[in-house]
Amino acid sequence: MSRNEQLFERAQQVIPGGVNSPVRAFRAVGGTPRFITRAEGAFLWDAEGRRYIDYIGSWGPMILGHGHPAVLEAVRKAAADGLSFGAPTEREIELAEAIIALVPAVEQVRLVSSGTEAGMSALRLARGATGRSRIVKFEGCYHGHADALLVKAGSGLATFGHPTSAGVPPEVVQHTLVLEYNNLAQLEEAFSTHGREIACVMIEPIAGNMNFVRAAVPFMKRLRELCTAHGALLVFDEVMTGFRVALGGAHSLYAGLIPGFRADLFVFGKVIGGGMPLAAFGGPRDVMKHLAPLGPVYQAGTLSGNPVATASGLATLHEIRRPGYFEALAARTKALVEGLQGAARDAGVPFAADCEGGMFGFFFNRPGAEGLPQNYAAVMATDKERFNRFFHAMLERGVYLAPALYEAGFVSSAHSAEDIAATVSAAAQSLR
Ligand code: KE4
Repeated sequence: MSRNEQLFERAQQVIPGGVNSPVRAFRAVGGTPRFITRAEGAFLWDAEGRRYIDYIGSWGPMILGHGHPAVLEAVRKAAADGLSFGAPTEREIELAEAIIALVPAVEQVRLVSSGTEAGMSALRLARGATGRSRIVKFEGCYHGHADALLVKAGSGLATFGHPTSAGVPPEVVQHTLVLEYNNLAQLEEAFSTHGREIACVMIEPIAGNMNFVRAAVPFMKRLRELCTAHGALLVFDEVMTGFRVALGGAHSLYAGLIPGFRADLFVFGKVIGGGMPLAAFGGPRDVMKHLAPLGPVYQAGTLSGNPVATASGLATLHEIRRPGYFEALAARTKALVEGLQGAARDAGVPFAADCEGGMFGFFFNRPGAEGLPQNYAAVMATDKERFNRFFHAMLERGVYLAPALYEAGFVSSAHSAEDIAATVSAAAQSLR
């Protein structure tokens, strides 16, 4: 039995499924998860001493790569000054100011400890600020595991969502309407039927939880118009895309494509913690004023704005703000995607891929299906078996991709051109 298998067997005795987050268990791809002992730059090492080029990056946070000296130094200094106070600190102000400087539509932020907490709180705030209960989300988008968001499409529009998880009472999701991503007709119908009751629409502007699917510009433009017309708040869940697809997140991309475009509330996470437990939600002052202690929407957290986590986040944002950082990262990611596309073409394998900034996704299309999937059903119709074979073939060759076809991939500024070339070479061998 390998060391990873031994550890996995032992882990399963004391931790449900042997993991503290389900996707880590490799159940979507099969096989034994790798127990990681350390990481540096673009690399991970597992319990058997094997080295992998890491394209998960802790699911997004490690945009600088692992162990960036400036981040480690900031964390060391902060830790030496105290791990947690449960009282305000200047660094929380600095991080809030740094986020606001990068996302002009945000005037105030509240720091929390996970994307789930940020999404759940943004939802409660939207409901509190509008006095409405109905919410809209899209199939294939994941906004953390708060009860009201663990919901799948009801049969047709008239019926509201059904829980995707046991333990979520139907009445908790009865106000949640799930639409098909990029489906304009459903959007129009939902608003014409329920418009005045909708508190908010929550969306991943580039959906990294169905691998990599972009919200079409006409769809996003119309979504903004409908929210405005009906007094619903547009909530951008940028936990994954924020400070990852561009310095100003996906919002800066859509604001550049749609004149006057502006979301109302934002959810952030991952990159802004630099690998430490930190997330945030934010928006205009006249919405944020509804939050306790100012207003009636309660929200709190023992470790919110943790002094070590804010040090890690600030050091990370400081590095990615450097001139040319995102241009170089985007070029590196594009080189990876073009290399994978070339390898698939040479192998005669139906393949589609896309990327933005330091985030990418790829799909093995089935014969007859062309191009990039535009919604969850299309993603799930891609060739899962081929994806899983590719995943393991790459893992064997020292390339660590996301262990599920519905997950996105991430490139860091620590990935060198040689790492990209080695990855493309491993892909060419894996696709033979
Ligand atoms: P966390 O609670 O996992 O910090 O964030 C939840 C969340 C919210 N919104 C978006 C867009 C997200 O992608 C996430 C979390 N992303 C997953 C990756 N698909 C985290 C990995 C995991 O669940 O272990």
